Formats: sequence, C-alpha cells, structure tokens
Amino acid sequence: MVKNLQSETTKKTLDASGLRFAIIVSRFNSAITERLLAGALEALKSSGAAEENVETVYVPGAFELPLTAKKLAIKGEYDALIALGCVIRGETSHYDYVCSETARGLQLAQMDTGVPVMFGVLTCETEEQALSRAGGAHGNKGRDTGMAAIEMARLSRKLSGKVAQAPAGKLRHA
Ligand code: INI
Repeated sequence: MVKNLQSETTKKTLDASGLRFAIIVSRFNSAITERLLAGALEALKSSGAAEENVETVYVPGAFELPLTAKKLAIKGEYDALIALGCVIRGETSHYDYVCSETARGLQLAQMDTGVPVMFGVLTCETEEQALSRAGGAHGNKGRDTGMAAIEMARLSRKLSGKVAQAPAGKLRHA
C-alpha cells in the first residue's frame, strides 16, 4: 500500500502546536518588514504555536538572511525558519545582486542543513508594490510564509520519522 504522505495544504487547518520556529527579519525597509513579521507571527500563533517556541532575530539587510538562517538551522533547535525581507529596486544593479544572492543563499541554507527555510523576501519595483504585499491588497507575504513554515515543519517531521510530544504522555506522529 502506498503510504500517505499527503501534505497539510489539502487540510483545512494547520497545527503548529509543539513546533519550534525562528523568524529572521531584515531591518532594511523596516516599515515593510515589520508588517511581514506581524503577519508571520499571526499565522504561527493562530495555528497554535506557543510564544516561547517562536524566536525572532534581526539582521541589517536581506543579504544577511542566509548566513543567519544557516547558523540557526545548524543549532538543531528549530523545525522551520522564516526569512523576512524587502528589496526595492533602486537606480543601480545593487538590487539584482541582493535579490539573487539572498534567494540562492536561503535555498542553500535549507539544502545544506535539511531544515526548511521559508523565502519571505519581497522583491519589488516600488514601495507601493511592497506595501500591498505586506498587509495590503495583495495580502501579507509574511503570513503566507508563516503558514508554509508550519506545513514544511510538519512534513519534515513526518519524512524523518520524528515523533512529536503529545499531551497525557502518549506518543503520536508529527
Ligand atoms: N537590503 C534590503 O534588505 N533591501 C534593500 O532594498 C536593500 N537595498 O536596496 O540596498 C538592501 N541592501 C543592504 C544589503 O542587504 C546588506 O545589508 C548590505 O549590503 C550589507 O551587507
């Protein structure tokens, strides 16, 4: 019989209880990234994550997200990481380097460590575009990455056969 590894997206709700997360937030464009952070926290808390199981770490800019993600992942204390940033195109090619290296570095961090790392970095032409994706007309990308983190944390536990702590001393599968 084929084992059911169906991911949680097809279920109506995601359960973050017992899962541990770190959120890395870039201070660059903080008016935007603080909104992304609020969205991510709301997603985790409304899904049952305990406050003491969610750590928030700040970095100067998006370019610093990958190294920090890798160092946090290596600690082995988190089920998933969420990297939040906002890069807005300026007059030079700086934007392109920051975007591509941030995306590449975050992907490497999760591939090197096996800990899911969510890409919650807005890459926009204008501040208006960013605002509309940080709690505006286009939703909140921080919230979306929060939900993705819960799903990937659960899936990772399932794939690596880890067993989650359950109430009343019983064991249950993550
Ligand atoms: N960092 C950002 O997070 N967003 C930006 O839009 C940005 N721009 O435009 O320059 C930015 N630059 C800083 C960069 O991420 C590093 O912090 C800096 O280069 C030091 O390494």
